[in-house]
Amino acid sequence: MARQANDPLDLFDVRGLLDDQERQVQDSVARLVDEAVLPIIGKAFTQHRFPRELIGDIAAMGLLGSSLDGYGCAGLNSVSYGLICQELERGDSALRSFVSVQGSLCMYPIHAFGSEAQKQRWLPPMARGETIGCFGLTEPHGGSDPSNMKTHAKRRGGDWVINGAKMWITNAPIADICIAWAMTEEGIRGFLVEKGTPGFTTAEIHDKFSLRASATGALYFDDVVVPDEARLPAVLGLKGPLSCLTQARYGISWGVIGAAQACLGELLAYTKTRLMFGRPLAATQLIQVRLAEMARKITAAQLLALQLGRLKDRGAMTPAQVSLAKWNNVRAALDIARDCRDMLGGAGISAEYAPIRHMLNLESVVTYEGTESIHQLSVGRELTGLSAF
Ligand code: TGC
Ligand code: FAD
Repeated sequence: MARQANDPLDLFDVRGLLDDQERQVQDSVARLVDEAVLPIIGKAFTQHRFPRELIGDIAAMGLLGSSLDGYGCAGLNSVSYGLICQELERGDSALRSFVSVQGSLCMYPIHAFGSEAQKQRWLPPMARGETIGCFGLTEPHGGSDPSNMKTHAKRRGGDWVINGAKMWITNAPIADICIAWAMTEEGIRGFLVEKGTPGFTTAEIHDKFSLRASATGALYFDDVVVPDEARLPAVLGLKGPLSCLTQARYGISWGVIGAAQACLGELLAYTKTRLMFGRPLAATQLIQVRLAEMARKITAAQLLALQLGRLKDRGAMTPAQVSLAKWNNVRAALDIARDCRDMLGGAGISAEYAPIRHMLNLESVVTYEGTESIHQLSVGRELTGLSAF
């Protein structure tokens, strides 16, 4: 919903620091979430189903690859992209995940490292939501150290032959195209592998307790032959996938604020009407301290995200800043969701209330795009100049 003055979910009036266009973007995505996402998302989560029916609306609003220029993309600034993530994740982390993967992890590398032919061919249908992408970096033997990559691509004449496996891949079961990162003789390279290419298969991961409204899967490459035109020509080495992660981690830093706001919003209403020991829960000191803690964490996360966005729009954002923001903001949101779950008492384990869904989702968010420990070590490396990985 459009935000008002004295909003308990925006105590420092961070919205007042936005420009008109940024506010418009936030309001239109907020409406989409209120009208189209919230009515169906709880059921999609319990049914373990990605709500594909939302892709059309998400694309029509320009939310796919929203900060890219040209090729049918909206060309919004980074703060607007952050607000899009925030509002979508207020609905569910699965939707922010979908938009992160499509825009930051698939369209961004094509835009930044692709040939002109690749950009012309893939970006417009991806912006329209007609072609869905996935990003294959993590492998079954371990994701934190992608430099230890077993998936490899070998030259054969003018082609490449790819062998290996990727694990825990968002959108894999629904993707038309995959950005597959593979080790070559020269180092890590990215390849565009289309669904239906012989030897390329996917398998859905069922029975997740987290991100149940997101489609997650494995990718298998068994002598998959792709032409050299499928290789992303303008990047070599780990900085290719890591620079995509920087874009997506930036979006997560904003997104999780929405999840935290959804939890606190629901809890404020609940504690004002739930009577215990003859008065509303909200009138007890301990509950107020816990609510105040949440407002403190949300406010700090908002200001961090906004400053990160302003730095990004100035071209001054660094990976260590992104690590600190992803770590801080996801930790804050996860703690808030868990605490809200607790303050709802027994009702907190019911699908009727959102905090347990957000809490379970955030258990993935704290792990993917670099675990909390990896981001702490990245900040430690920035402070000391010493790598402890
Ligand atoms: P390191 O020596 O630090 O760097 C290798 C090269 O990469 C450059 N670089 C970056 N470039 C752009 N952005 C960044 N964030 C970068 N970080 C590093 C660096 O300058 C260097 O370039 P060059 O030219 O000198 O070669 O590499 P390292 O091996 O020490 O790795 C460091 C570490 C551990 C931080 C990295 O491996 C890491 O981030 N690990 C975590 C892996 C991870 O986050 N995986 C995520 C998989 S995708 C996913 O989870 C999607 S979920 C999506 C959803 O549903 O929302
Ligand atoms: P590991 O790397 O095995 O880590 C296990 C534990 O060890 C963690 O607690 C970690 O912090 C800790 N650890 C590791 N190294 C150190 C160290 N040096 N010091 C201290 N502790 C350490 N990947 C993709 O490529 N594309 C996707 O689209 C994608 N989507 C995902 C969706 C979901 C729902 C999930 C859960 C994951 C997804 N991932 C994706 C994978 C994700 O990025 C990895 O799970 C993550 O990077 C961690 O890798 P891992 O699971 O192999 O854990």
